[in-house]
Amino acid sequence: RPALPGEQIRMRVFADGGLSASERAALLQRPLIDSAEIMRRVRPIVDAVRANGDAAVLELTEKFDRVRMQQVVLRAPFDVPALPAAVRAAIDQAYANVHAFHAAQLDPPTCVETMPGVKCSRFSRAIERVGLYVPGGSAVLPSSALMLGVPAQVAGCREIVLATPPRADGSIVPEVLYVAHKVGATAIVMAGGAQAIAAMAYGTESVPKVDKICGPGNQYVTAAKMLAQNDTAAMVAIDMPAGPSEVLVIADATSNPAYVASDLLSQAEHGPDSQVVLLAVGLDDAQLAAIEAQVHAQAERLPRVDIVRQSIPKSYCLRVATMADAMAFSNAYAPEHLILHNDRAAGYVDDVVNAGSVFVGPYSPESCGDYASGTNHTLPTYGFSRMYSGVNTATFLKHITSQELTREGLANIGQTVMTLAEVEELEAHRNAVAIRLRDM
Ligand code: HSO
Ligand code: ZN
Repeated sequence: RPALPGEQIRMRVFADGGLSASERAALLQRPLIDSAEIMRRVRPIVDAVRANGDAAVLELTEKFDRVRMQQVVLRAPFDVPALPAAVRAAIDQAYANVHAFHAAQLDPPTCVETMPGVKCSRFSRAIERVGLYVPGGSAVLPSSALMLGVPAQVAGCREIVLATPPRADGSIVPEVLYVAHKVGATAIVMAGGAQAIAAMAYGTESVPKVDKICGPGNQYVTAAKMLAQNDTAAMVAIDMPAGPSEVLVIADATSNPAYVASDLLSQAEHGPDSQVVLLAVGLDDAQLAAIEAQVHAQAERLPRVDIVRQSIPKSYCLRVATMADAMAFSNAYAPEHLILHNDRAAGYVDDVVNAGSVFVGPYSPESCGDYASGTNHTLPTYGFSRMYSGVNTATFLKHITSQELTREGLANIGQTVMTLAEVEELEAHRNAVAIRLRDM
């Protein structure tokens, strides 16, 4: 249950040694999401937008965001309001770092001559039209616009459509407008939730239909992305499935309790369902109590303490004996963010098998990756870091292969192809080679 005002804000504590296999499995699990119930609510929204286009988006925006809009879409160039100089400079610095890191991810074409005269290559092309979802809700998130917009811009997407819910006065958050301008967005869809996703997946009178939709969002946004992805009529891809944001922190006796607590809390303040895990490696009771005291004291001073009172009691600390135990647990949990707070943290990066992004050492708080270091903050949650990558430049690219054979190349490879075609009893395939070889 949530902590009451005045009550100690604390995580549950477990000892690795004392856990049964099923208790350990329960700790590795994320909260169950009732997908059937969410789908039941989202499907009519998606259907309404498909059937009634802009009119449905306007109506749903009035219902969910409580604002009656006159239009759904803003087209570039946008009227960017003046921002405080410090905010503008911070966005510019973050943009430069994220741009530098994502531009470096552009890979040159691969060319291999597999046999003499048989040249194979692979090159990339941008996905032409992409939709970027920037959540509204309890926080304004220009950083999410940056993390999605920069790789799309670097990849060279022709149409960049950014969707975000309007504020109560019908305007778009000025910082988001500025980022949209910087990343070269072509349109802003002033809507949120499942209705924004449906509008971009199917297109409306004013919303351009896109080929891929990326970005974080609540369960309804995620459900709408999954529905669209599974509907061949939409012909749209998504970045990844998503659950609540999460962090796993590994700390030992060399860690600074105040730093550790600050990282736990920066995740906990995201939302009541944020997942926060602390692995305490070989800490004695006094050392653990020092972290707990910091969690409580720092939490009490946060403007979002009410959210933290809900998320911290749901989170837990697991006491483990060794770093090897900690890394094994972390890899099994597959966290979105992994923070290595211990001494010689860099030495453990090689042991990371599953994680969205790793923060190495006491001077690498997650906040830096969330905003400005250069890495992307749109990362796989809910254990999906086992098989998904976070958003990166390749998210907005396809890779196309090609081959070019010379006469000599065809002569070299021809018999191999004809033999395999015979095995598959596909005579036209065999003949396409044979007809050419006869002319040589
Ligand atoms: N930690 C969040 C990203 C974020 N933090 C945005 C602050 N603003 C999910 O990775
Ligand atoms: Zn964050």
